Amino acid sequence: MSPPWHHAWIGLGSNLDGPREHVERALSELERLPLTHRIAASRLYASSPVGPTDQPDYINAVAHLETRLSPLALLDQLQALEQRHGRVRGRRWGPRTLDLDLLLFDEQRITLPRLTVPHPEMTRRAFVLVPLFELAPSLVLDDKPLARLTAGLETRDLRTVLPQD
Ligand code: A4P
Ligand code: MG
Repeated sequence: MSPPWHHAWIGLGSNLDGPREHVERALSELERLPLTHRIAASRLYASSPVGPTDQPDYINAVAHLETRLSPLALLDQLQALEQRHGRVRGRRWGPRTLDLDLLLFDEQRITLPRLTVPHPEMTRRAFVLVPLFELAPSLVLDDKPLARLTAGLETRDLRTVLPQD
């Protein structure tokens, strides 16, 4: 029997070496992961760095996938994709060519040494919740509607990146 389909939500971020190209390329690469198809991708958003401020602005987006991979197999694929984009792991929250975070996997709560889902920082980050809200306005996280969580965040700094930019 083949494994069931799962819904997975991926946060993409980049602030080095042509961030917009890294994110756009990664969005199409996500579509081609094994046992996976991409249902939707948000617009691209630019924002100042959260964490260390001595680094360039970020481009972020969120993708909605349907996959037959397990959470850890999907994480392996995401990390391999980061590597193919020349990701060098430096300091926590430091600059990167491509960061792929597994935000949500169905409604599962996962606490493993390599993987925490939902992603622990996501509800504090406008650059995650705003693009996620674009794709899933009726989503509820921990009994809290995404609309309410998003309304409580500072979003002034978040700029959509227009196609003709
Ligand atoms: N890991 C555990 N759970 C997960 C998960 N749900 N998804 C583990 C992905 N990985 C997960 O990650 C470190 C380890 O976390 C991995 O080996 C994996 O097994 P990492 O990507 O190497 O390290 P990191 O990204 O530096 O740490 P972290 O905490 O993931 O950083 P974030 O949360 O990704 O923050 N500002 C703006 N405006 N936009 C951004 O995108 N990003 C960051 C990085 C900081 N500031 C930002 C942005
Ligand atoms: Mg990360």
